[in-house]
Amino acid sequence: MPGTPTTVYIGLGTNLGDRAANLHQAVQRLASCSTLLAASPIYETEPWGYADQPAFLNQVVQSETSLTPLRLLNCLKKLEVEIGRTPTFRYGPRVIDLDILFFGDRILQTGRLMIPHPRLQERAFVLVPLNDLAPQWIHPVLGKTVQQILADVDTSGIHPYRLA
Ligand code: PH2
Ligand code: MG
Ligand code: MG
Repeated sequence: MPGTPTTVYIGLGTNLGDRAANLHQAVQRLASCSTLLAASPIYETEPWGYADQPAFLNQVVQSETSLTPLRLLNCLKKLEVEIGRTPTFRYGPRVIDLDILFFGDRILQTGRLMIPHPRLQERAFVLVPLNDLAPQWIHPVLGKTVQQILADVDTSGIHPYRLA
């Protein structure tokens, strides 16, 4: 809905190169896609989905945008390439990954874009930093708060790295 800003949560992940610098650069550049409102602390996290790769740094930011979900996605994909992402395999290592987690309370299920992020509820590396920013945010499909969803996952592989 152009003109009406929506609160969005974006997940950031990196496990190649200077990981802290990649996050820093991504947060700076996100200003070209949305208005940054808050950034979570950074966590060092064990790889999920494919174990044989370096540890990730993960972070979540809250921002506001007047773009449509697809335009925001395109903007994030452009940033990923600008920061140096090149194609690898599913769940494999990457310089930067920028995923839309929530887009207001919108529910979107298309081939290109699923909102809320379809695997958010299984991923402690997303839920821990998301819970730092928005524990009471309600997942529009599951009808549970972030805090309630987080209570059901194993957070043993998630370690504070340093403050954002
Ligand atoms: N991203 C993935 C696959 N596995 N594991 C961690 N710890 N952090 C990530 O950001 C991550 C992952 C694919 O998007
Ligand atoms: Mg991802
Ligand atoms: Mg992604």
